[in-house]
Amino acid sequence: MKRIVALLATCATAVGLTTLLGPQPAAAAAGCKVDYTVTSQWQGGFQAGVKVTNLGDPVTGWTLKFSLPDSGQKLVQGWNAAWSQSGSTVSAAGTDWNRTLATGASTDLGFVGSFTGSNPKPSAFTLNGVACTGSVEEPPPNPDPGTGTPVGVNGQLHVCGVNLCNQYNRPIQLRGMSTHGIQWFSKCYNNAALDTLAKDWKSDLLRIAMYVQENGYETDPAGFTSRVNSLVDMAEARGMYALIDFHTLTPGDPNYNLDRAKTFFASVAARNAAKKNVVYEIANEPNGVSWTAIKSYAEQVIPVIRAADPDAVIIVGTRGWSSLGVSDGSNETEVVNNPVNATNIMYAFHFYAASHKDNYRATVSRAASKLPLFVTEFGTVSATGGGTMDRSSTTAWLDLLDQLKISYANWTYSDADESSAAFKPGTCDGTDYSGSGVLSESGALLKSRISTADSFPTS
Ligand code: IDC
Repeated sequence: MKRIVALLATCATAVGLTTLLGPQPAAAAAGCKVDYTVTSQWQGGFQAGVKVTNLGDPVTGWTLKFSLPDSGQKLVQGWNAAWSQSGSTVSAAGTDWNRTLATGASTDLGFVGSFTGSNPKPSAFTLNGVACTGSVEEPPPNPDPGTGTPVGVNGQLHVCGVNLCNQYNRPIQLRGMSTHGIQWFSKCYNNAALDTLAKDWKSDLLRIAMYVQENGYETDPAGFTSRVNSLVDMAEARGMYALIDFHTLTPGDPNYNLDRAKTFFASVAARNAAKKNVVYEIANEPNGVSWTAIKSYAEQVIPVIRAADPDAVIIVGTRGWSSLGVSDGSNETEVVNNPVNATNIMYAFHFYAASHKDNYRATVSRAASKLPLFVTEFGTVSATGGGTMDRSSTTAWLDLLDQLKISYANWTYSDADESSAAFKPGTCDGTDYSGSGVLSESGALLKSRISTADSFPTS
């Protein structure tokens, strides 16, 4: 069920002026608009998007309040603000990155609620005490009926509940490919190869794997930063999202690269802040390190990105090579019980289909209702990146990810001499990326999965 109700208020401020008393200082102009959308509803529960638009003077620090109807509605969990409930009044206070709202600026909040009986809309929306009441508006016209590019249709992404949501605040799944290490395979990321990825594969995203060690970033920070930026632009020009992957692997403790991460992300976030196609992945595969140490790293790197690019989605790697801890004998509860203290973030999960099977899939199935997950890397083969492709395990995985609307990127869009690579060795020395003769077994399977039509919701 879906309902869109927009409540508009122009809260004319009373400026008391009498000739006898003389002019009073003008109160700040105030006004606000709230678009309330039930994005999904199930037995006893619902998820709602709340878009707040400031129609008055700029505010620094704000609290949105509204009343839940008298039908047993309760706030369960909210995001993109500090949420609380007292009696039937719900409050959502702006958080570090959306505290300031310029005139006309909006911010998207959301929450999960429970209800008994019927589920009428909340009422009496106020922003800093000023009522946002008023007329019902139609949903915004759909500028793109779904024939556009992934970025054209979905726009700026954000996390809503456990989902990745588009500009219509609707959950989406992105399906695409990861580069191999750009220090080794830059010849594969030329215009022709990326045209093929966007047009033939209909890939929604390009993950840019920038290794930090192994002759990567640490050897030439400026050069790698610029190479990543140009790949962001090449993805943008083709309407694809770009996942900027700070590809830490060995050593496994991301804190080893903390200073490099801060320098790198400050630079790429400032340079790409205005773009809608950028997602940041701050640590590829932490390993041999505790969740507490990863969380500490994340809580130092995320604010650096937010300072420059406040609204982008950020993905945090997890323990045990981004296995949510499973490959280290743990599981998702260490994250669920001790999440990263930040909003608009997701957690990375990686798998290699020939190595990681039922117990890993069970973990993802469980975790998906509690944590926003993004499969930023997976292989159809063994965790070495080689060996025989496991078609049935890959199919089981991709069916599960489709069902849960979990986005994914496959390792690798390259011609590496290993079975995980999508192209046969030597392909990137030529000019043909689109003929079927250039694909590996893994490439053919991935292309067939990724190139099926997306059905991104647009209202
Ligand atoms: C592999 C590459 C391989 C390279 C190796 C070490 O395929 O050519 O020699 O890294 O850099 C991961 C990592 C990813 C690995 C991949 C396959 O994120 O860097 O790539 N893998 O081993 N995690 C699990 C598997």
